[in-house]
Amino acid sequence: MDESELLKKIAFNVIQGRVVSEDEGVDEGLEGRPAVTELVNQALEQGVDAKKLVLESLTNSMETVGQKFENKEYLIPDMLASAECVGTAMEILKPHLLKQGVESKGTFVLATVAGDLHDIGKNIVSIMLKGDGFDIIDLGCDVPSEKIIETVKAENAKYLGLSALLTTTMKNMESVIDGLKEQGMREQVKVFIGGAPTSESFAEQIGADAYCKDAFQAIERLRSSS
Ligand code: B1M
Repeated sequence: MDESELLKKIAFNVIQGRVVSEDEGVDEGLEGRPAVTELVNQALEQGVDAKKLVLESLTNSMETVGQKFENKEYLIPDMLASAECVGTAMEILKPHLLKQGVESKGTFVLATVAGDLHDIGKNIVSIMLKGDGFDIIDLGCDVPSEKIIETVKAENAKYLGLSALLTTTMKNMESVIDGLKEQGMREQVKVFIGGAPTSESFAEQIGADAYCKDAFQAIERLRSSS
């Protein structure tokens, strides 16, 4: 199978929510065919670039899953199955995305804000930034603003990354920034935000240092900010 066909097949299987070949998927008759685990391993064996795989097979396919959920074609368990596919693929890709022995570029605290359980994008950002040499403190998802601020303070972090996927939770990014200001810490930490409902203008509005459309832009923006 050539590279582009393989990348398309991985994306298809993420959308189908098929982690391993035994899985049925949303459509009928897929059981027994190679799924995300087998195909990602095959791609690595064929020398496909791990970053390309993240961009072209994983990130894009979750967009499609979101559209299907919006159209009521998919239910929450379908979204979860696709999320599991991305998580499994990232575990396989992790060693290929991490550089060994890179000098630390500083401490980076990362969190999905309070009320928000979406962590796939944050986890991708976490692995990519670790691979770029940052010491990552990943607080997980649904993290209260106070805990984020405390961690930045305790770790004397130079960078903070906030993720939100819901229009109802993105406002919690502002509460983190306001809390940092109240504690006189705003100047000590650069705040980067990301997640589907956020944007350049939202970042400006809440006083963040930068908006990152994806993990790769996060790396670029960090490079130009330091
Ligand atoms: Co939810 N969900 N979900 N969901 N979900 C969305 C976000 C939604 C857009 C789907 C839809 O309706 N089209 C919609 C939000 C609508 C809105 O707010 N207007 C939605 C909804 C409604 C919900 C629930 C409310 C559903 C319900 O219960 N009725 C519920 C809320 C739960 C909660 O959080 N309290 C819910 C639940 C879930 C699951 C648990 C089932 C699952 C999450 C599993 C998990 O994350 N472990 C899920 C999923 C999978 C999605 C979609 C389909 C996919 C999200 C995703 O992983 N994208 C999503 C639809 C969509 O986004 N199109 C949807 C792939 C990921 C790689 O991209 O997260 O954008 P993303 O991250 C990117 C960039 O944004 C950026 O880099 C990342 C990597 O390139 N980035 C950063 C992100 N954070 C960054 C931080 C940085 C830098 C860059 O800091 C430096």
